[in-house]
Amino acid sequence: MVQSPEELLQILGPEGGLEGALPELDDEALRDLFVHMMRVRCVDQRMLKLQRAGRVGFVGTARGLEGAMIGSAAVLRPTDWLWSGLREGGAAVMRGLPLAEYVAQMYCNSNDTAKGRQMCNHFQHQGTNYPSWSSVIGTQIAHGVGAAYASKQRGEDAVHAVYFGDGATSANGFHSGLNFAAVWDAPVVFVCVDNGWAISVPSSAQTAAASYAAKARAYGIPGVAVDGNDVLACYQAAQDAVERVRAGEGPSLIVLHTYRMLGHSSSDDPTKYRDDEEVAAWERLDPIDRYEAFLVSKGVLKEGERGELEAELYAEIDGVIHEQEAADPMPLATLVEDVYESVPRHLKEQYNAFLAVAKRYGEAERGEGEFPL
Ligand SMILES: Cc1ncc(C[n+]2csc(CCOP(=O)(O)OP(=O)(O)O)c2C)c(N)n1
Ligand SMILES: [Mg+2]
Repeated sequence: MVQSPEELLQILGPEGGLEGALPELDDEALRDLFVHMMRVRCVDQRMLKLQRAGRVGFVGTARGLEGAMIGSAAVLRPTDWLWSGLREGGAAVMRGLPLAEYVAQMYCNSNDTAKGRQMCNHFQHQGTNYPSWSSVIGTQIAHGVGAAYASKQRGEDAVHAVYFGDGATSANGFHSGLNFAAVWDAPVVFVCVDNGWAISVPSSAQTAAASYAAKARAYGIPGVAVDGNDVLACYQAAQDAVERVRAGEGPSLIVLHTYRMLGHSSSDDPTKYRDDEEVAAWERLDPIDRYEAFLVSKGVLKEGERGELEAELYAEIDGVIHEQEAADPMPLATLVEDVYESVPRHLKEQYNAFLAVAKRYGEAERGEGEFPL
């Protein structure tokens, strides 16, 4: 499945020139999008380093996808919901997930709101309607659609943005989710982030359909293909889709065509299955470079300002990392708490047996940073 560029909604040309209508965003809002994209990239870089140093277990980066994630999520109101895949943690941070909680979740330490019970890089934040992602591909689609229908039944005006990857379009949740949302008119915007790969399966081998956007037609909803490395096009497409929902015109699918620049996760070696030239071609379409060129030409960003911003972001992120690195691990007793109102006998026995083992062998050693996919 290859989408030719002329079929894509595009506002910024590959060099950052304005080729379409600018969305209704003032200079401050345009600049904010850039800062959020840069924060995603800087956080990723640090998390990857921590993983390589054996400090955190697993990272799924969003390098190359910053424009897709930030542009589309920026249109949501605080009362809207964001149902994510592996890589939308940065959108949650933009919407109010504190960076300290994000990093605590990476360490699974005592500040982790999931109490260390989730695999790291699976964020959640109640305050911004960001439910935890499940590693099981595509399940968030059915969850999000159901919750959207519940919102509608309650008379709320919340829009539910449901994110998933190209690989998830082959999951049952995609088909049942789109069908249910269309038939029951659930307030959903489906956001497919086509990043070129589902681990080692290329987008071209994922479907025999002419495009991912075309799949929407089968469910009777609109499907729009978007240049996912153009943050403004992603913003506009999401804005249009959200407005459709708010106007009572029903759900739709937007497909953001972009590219996963790094491995599927910190456990993956993408050089085993894809060519360097393909990666290099996408590097030239980098969403941050492109948007920076546009903002500089518009006078919203000064030449060289990106470097200063990057230094500020790293200082902010490093401060948070040092704080969370020093935080205590989750107390062992939390393993058996919260399941029942009071811990029953069989769990007490298991816990005591576990404590005896922990006493005999001491604390687990930090690993080499390897983690299964
Ligand atoms: C139901 C299910 N099948 C297979 C897997 C193994 N798996 C993990 S990630 C992944 C690919 C996901 O690709 P995509 O949806 O394109 O998202 P991306 O990782 O590219 O963001 C697969 C097959 C899984 N986690 N769940
Ligand atoms: Mg993918």
